[in-house]
Amino acid sequence: MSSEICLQVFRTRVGIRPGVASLLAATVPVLGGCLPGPMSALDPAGPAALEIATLWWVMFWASAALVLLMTGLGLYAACRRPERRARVSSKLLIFGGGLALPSAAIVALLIYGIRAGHSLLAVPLDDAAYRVEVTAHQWWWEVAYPDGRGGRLYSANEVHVPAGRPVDVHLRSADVIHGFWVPRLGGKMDAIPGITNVIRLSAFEPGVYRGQCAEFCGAQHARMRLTFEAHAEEDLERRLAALAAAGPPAEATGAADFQAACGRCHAVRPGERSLEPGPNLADLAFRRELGAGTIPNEEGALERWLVAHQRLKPENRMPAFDDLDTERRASIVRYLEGGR
Ligand code: HEC
Ligand SMILES: [Cu+2]
Repeated sequence: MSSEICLQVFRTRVGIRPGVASLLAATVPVLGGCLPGPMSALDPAGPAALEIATLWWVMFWASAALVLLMTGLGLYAACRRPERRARVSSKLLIFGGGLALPSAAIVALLIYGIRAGHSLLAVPLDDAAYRVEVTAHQWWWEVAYPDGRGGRLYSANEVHVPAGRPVDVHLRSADVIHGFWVPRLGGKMDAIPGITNVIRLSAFEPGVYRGQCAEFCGAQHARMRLTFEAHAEEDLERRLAALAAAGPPAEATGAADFQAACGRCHAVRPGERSLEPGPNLADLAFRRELGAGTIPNEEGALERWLVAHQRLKPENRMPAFDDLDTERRASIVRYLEGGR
């Protein structure tokens, strides 16, 4: 759409030839990627992302300077009459311009790049860093916080951390290789089965930062989003206390229906892990979205997910419940919503 409007403007107002106008207009959506958005790596919100954005700009300006230099030399050679050209020995051109200059430029950028890359690693292993465990599944993120008593508190698709402090995300995968990426806070890190990778992130300010699986991992790879929320310390304590206390009352009606239909894949106590992989549903009511960013968690969303999740997120690992009658479904929804 935007490119069509630009095409019109280029042709009618600026008077550029149609072929050139189409070419220019085609670049407009690409340039849109440079605008600051919730997933823009060029709008850094933490030290690691700032390092990456700075590296990007250094690379950009260094490349731009080289392109200008080479274009200038090319034009000079093409446009000046031979008898008026400066005399430079061909050896100097080949060894200076062809070897020394590119080697110096590449080595300088390499050293700068390695230094920037090193500053993103979780070294030295820092006891002051806040620790959270994230396990990637097809196609959602399991999140576990230490509960302070040797156990864990489980949640999904939202990671709550303190702002202004290093956070070590201990990354695992339960099935295939996934990529953990919160562009405004840092680089990408693979989540690989059988290996724990650690990525250190930190946010300058409290805020909500969007993340996304960055390694193609199957049909619903694009609907594997993640919310990374940085809080002031006391806010975080409140959020984690709410998680620790979340979950529907054990004896509520609907508990038996829930256990029969959903219990093997979904724990509803924050301290328990489900037998088969499925998000812990204890703090479901606090989540912003369902299905790792598939639908907003608004009024009626749970019912909508239960009826239509295989249409909303085809092939996701939760079976379609065609045999679940309306009555049982309503009782399960009431049970889960009672966990507020
Ligand atoms: C075979 C395992 C399995 C069973 C049985 C199952 N689920 Fe799921 N459920 C999943 C998986 C896996 C996901 C993650 C889907 C995704 O986002 O890709 C999920 C996601 C959900 C979500 C979205 C959670 C979130 O925060 O995104 C809800 C709500 C949910 N299930 C409710 C239920 C209910 C209610 C039942 C019983 C009627 C049920 N599930 C039965 C595996 C299961
Ligand atoms: Cu993935």
